Amino acid sequence: MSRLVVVANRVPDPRERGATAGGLAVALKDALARRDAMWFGWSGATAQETGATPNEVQAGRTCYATLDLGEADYRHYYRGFSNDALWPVLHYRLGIARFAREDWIGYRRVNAAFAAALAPMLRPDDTIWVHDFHLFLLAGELRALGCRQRIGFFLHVPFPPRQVFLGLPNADAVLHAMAAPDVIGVQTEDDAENLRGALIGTGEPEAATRVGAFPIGMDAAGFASLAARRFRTREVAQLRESLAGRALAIGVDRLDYTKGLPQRIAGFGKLLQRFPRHRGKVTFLQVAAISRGDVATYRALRRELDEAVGRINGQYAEPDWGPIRYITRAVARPTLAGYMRLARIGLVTPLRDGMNLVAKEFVAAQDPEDPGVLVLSRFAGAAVELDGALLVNPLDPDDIAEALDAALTMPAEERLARWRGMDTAVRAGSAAIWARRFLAALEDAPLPDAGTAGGDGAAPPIGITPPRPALRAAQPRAHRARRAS
Ligand code: GDG
Repeated sequence: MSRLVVVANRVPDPRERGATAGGLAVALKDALARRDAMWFGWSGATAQETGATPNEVQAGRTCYATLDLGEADYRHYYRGFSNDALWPVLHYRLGIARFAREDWIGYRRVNAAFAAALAPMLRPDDTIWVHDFHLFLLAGELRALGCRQRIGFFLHVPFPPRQVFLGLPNADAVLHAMAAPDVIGVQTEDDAENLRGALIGTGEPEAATRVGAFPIGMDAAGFASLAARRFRTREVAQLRESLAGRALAIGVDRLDYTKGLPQRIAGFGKLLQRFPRHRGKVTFLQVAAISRGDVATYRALRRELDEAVGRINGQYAEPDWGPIRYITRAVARPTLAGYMRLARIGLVTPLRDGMNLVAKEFVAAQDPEDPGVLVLSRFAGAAVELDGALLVNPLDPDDIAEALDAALTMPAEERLARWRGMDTAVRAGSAAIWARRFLAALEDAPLPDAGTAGGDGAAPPIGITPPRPALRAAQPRAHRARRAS
């Protein structure tokens, strides 16, 4: 079996495998365990200049090869073009996107620098799998350097309709670059249709035929047994006792403006306003772990949530009951699994989400004898598979309130029937199956034409930035600083 080369913005620390590993590391565990592999990308640290020679650490059959990012590249490639421009545009939020030409230049520079550092490490029969929007240009850059291995690309977040995507400066250049991989994977058929339309509109009709939907999953059986075990622990017992017989609604998200948190809290407030019979009978626990805390938009979101939670608690709390419990620290995954099993309602209402694994985790965590109800945004990719959920418009607090009321009053047989269908769907689409499906499609794809840099249908070079002399210099380790992801 050929070596698998995974390329992603962030490379996990091999010492952190297991409980603290990130989502992608967990999702790829099965694929990486089966063969020799290399994981290439950013170390998570910054230095004066972006490194040219990766630092390599071998752990089992996987080599972790990382580059530090230069301070300017961190600002322009990561915070700028990736987080301030691409993230909002891909989530249909043109109005809050911020564009700067230097960010685009930095994005191109880092994609080119990653390709230049990776190309000499590649073996002729490697299978290369590039992940996510930080690295839209990487496959094209590798092709321009003469790489003829199979390259797959998977986008974890949504792809919007062409007219929305065109709001991104240099959208056409990005689309031409996105045409380079042999298989271009997205989460849902809607995303696939949007991306095909964008590629066709930009003059890449052949690439549109290489786009497919590969919905990501999670290890439902493993999460179910984790939840069942943790349910019996002291910390879950403490939460249960503190509820004093009240129903628990739970939300678990990174604190991000795509997750619909202000609207969700407003929806819970509407429930208490419009359906007074639930006052004092339900507690909402929202875990919203802070991410990208150094970015202004995220600081503003925190202030907005602090105020909204305070307002509702101030209005409805009783001396022995507070409606909303709100935690901005990360909670350990096993503990979350136990909490989810305790909850009567899972409240998952992103404004847009590629998939949303929390929805699947909530389903997997439920007690098969007495499952809870999932209230789910119709704009999460997970809504396609989880049709037993109460689907809501996450922008409409009244719709959320009505779904919460329906969930709190739903008869046990209906809860069970809805959950059974969802549990079957979640178990049928594990992360391992997702990775196998994608890699099978990639390994079935015809090899790119030998003898040409780009191969059939590959992107025309979008302006290859040769590595700057500074990029070739040894990394000044003294300036390394850890960055949050
Ligand atoms: C991107 C796409 C797509 C959350 N808070 C805590 C915590 N989490 C865990 C959840 C879940 C994961 O983080 C979040 O995954 P999501 O899928 O919900 O969302 P994104 O992070 O935005 O991921 C998304 C995904 O990629 C995969 O393709 O589904 O659409 O945006 O596993 O449980 N984990 C712990 N503490 C927390 O406080 N331990």
